[in-house]
Amino acid sequence: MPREGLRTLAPELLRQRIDAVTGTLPGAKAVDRHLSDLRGCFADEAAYEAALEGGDELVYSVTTGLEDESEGGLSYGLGVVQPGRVGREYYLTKGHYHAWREAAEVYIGVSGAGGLVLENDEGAEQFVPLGAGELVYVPGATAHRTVNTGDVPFSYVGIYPGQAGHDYASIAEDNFRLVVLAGPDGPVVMNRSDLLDPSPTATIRKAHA
Ligand code: PAN
Ligand code: ZN
Repeated sequence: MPREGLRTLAPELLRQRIDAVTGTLPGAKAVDRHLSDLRGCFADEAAYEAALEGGDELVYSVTTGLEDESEGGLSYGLGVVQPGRVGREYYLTKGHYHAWREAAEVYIGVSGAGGLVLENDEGAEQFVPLGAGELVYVPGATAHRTVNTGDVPFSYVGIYPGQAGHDYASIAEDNFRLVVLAGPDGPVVMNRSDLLDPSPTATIRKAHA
C-alpha cells in the first residue's frame, strides 16, 4: 500500500475532531456490536441468554478513522462502550491479539470511565483502569479488551500500527482470564476460574480507580 503523505491525505483525515458527546469521528462510519455478536464473551451464560431475550441491545461501536497500512503507518479508531451489565459483568468488547503479535497500541480515554483487561500467553494478566484524559499503553503480544465500569458511555481512542491486524480467535477460544464485575463498592476483578467455581478462597481484587 502506498504511503499516505501530506500531499495525498484528505484534510479531514489529517486533522480529525473527536465528538465526545455523540462518540463519533465525524465523516467516519461506525461498526456496531450488539449482545448477539458477543456470544461466549460473558461469564454468566444464563444471564446472557436472559439479556438477549430482553432485546439485542447495542453494547459497543468502533469507528475507524485513518487506516494507514504502509510500512511505519498508523491506524486509529474511536471505541464507545455503552453502560450496562450481563449479570454482574460489565459490558465489554470482544477483545483481540494483534495478528502481527509484536504490534503495541496506545489507548486514550475520551469520556466516561472503564478500563482494559490485558493478558499475554506468558501467564501475566491485569486490569488497568482508563478514564478521560488518561492513557494506557498496551504492549505487544498482549490481548486487550475494554470494559465500561461507569453508568455513562465510555469512549476512547486506540492508536496502533496500520499493519497490526486483528486476531479474535486466539483469545476467544479460552476467553480472558480476568472478569470485571460490579461489586458493592464499585468494580471488582476476579479470575474467571474462581467465578465459575466459587469457593471461600476465591481471589477478589478491588479495581483501583
Ligand atoms: C480497538 C478495538 C475496539 C473494539 O480499536 O478494535 O476497542 O474492540 P474489538 O476490536 O475487540 O471488538 C483496538 O484495540 N484496535 O486495535
Ligand atoms: Zn487492538
